[in-house]
Amino acid sequence: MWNKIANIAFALIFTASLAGCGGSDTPSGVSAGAQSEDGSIVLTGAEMDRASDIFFNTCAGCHGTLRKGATGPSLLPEARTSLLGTAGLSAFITNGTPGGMPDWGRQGVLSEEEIDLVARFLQVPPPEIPAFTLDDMNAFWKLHVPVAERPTEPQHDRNWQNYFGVVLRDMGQVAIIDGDTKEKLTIIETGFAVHILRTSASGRYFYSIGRDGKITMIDLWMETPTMVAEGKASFDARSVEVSKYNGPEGDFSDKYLIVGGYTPSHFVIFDAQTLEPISVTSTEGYALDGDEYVEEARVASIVASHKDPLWVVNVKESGMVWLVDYTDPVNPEITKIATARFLHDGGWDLTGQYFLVAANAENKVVVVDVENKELEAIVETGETPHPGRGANIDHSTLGNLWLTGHLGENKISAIKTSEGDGRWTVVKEIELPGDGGGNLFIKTHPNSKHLWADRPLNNNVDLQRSVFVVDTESFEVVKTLTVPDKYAGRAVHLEYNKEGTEVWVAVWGTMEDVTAVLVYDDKTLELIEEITGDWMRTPTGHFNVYNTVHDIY
Ligand code: DHE
Repeated sequence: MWNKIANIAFALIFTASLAGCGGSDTPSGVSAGAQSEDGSIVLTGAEMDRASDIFFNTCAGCHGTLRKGATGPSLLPEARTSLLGTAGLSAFITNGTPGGMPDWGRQGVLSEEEIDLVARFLQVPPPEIPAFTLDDMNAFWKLHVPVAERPTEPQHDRNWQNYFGVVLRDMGQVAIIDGDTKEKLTIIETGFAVHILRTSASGRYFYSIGRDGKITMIDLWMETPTMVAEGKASFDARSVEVSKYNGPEGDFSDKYLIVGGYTPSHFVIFDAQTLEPISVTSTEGYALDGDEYVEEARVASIVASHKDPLWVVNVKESGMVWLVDYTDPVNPEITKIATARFLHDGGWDLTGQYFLVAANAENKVVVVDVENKELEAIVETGETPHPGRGANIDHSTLGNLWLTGHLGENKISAIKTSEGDGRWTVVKEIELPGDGGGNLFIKTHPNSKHLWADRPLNNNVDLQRSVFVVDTESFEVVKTLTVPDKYAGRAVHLEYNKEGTEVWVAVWGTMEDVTAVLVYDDKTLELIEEITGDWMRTPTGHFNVYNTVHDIY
């Protein structure tokens, strides 16, 4: 009974989101409440709506919408929340944990009253997840500029392959910046909390994916970059990718686009030129050992192979890597490979044959041989690996290496990927200055001798605001760079320019803070430009066109 009522509340939240109200608009006081099994915790309908909304925006990414746990532990009453009680749960939400749980209270993201509400919400049964069908997607789809009305060549002389797309997360915007001149060319209204950008295979289009499942397609050939289409794949998503294969089996480059849904758990294939939805495939199913049926089997990272007409789709909770053949996008053929849990983010090795992805709850990195469609290796790396897409180094003595940092400890691990002794083992570990993990992203470039690392989730404020530069030959940390005092916020995400001579670092503050994207010279390691302005608020991920097209990291 309570679940059914809660389901209505949840559906209403999602309906608000679907109507374009954004992730945090919830109709209040319209649904019935919920209560804990022993009746000691009671939430009214309005409280359920608000708490679901806060949980969805702040906690569901790590703990799952159904609260069964993933990167973070299960938050079901029977698992632990009724034991912890309101006071215990409030302490966790306020102070975070050294293992990577953010300190939402201390950061001021959640007020005391909101923390109390969420702590009580965690002790009643979770809401159920409604469907989001092809009809819903078609109803949302907007083609602003049909293909025939788009230019057939760039309408400007700019070096568009060196453009950057900068996510202005809480502003619901993406800024397009000319990487040569550092000018802001335009700001596109993308909607709630864009997570990542990917480019088309040609690089002409940027696609953004929001935490509301909304895709925005931006044409960089136009005089001013312009939104040409919008689509929606789910209520919640983190990944988007295009088809990149052009070879004996046909030219599929930029034909199809895939979005991975967190909520509901499915992937959707779209026409990459128009964003018209083509098909939807649920990722619900048995976990790797086959003894558990996973209803919330969210799609984490997705990458496109350059060698085969395949997307690598990582299903988080079930620990299955799905190789999706898009030659028939209506009925895609899927090869399912059992690996480890919970799958999160990852990237290609230098050859483009192997995909390496973090199974963060098991402290492992999984290696999939995509060309031969089989599991290659599972490598123990450290506490909660978080590679982003990782970083590739061609080392003079150790061979080809792919690296990952860790959330839970101070360690960057280098896995040997080329043939020979030590292949698929950690051959080098790098320790950064200061204690603790909190590293989210690392990056390098074939033209650079450096690897850059951030640490925004470290508990120490100075480390949160620092980036670390490591020599890729000696593995020594050569410099620690700190965000200038005038900008409030943490240093997050790193991206090289096309030539590999500059590194761009975002300063991630709150909506009240005007911050900057800092541009460092990769040789001198001096700060050479501060891209800022009243519009520069909550920058997070930033993506260079050329490097994204070619999977350079
Ligand atoms: Fe991310 C990548 C999921 C929190 C910024 N993030 C990814 C990917 C996934 C993911 C699955 C890989 C996409 C791909 O390659 O296809 N991220 C999640 C979460 O579930 C989590 C932990 C919590 C949540 O609710 O979202 C989470 N991520 C964050 C942040 O807090 C960050 C710093 C800011 C934000 O937007 O919320 C953040 N995630 C990023 C960025 C990337 C990313 C910048 C792309 C890195 C790259 O270089 O490819």
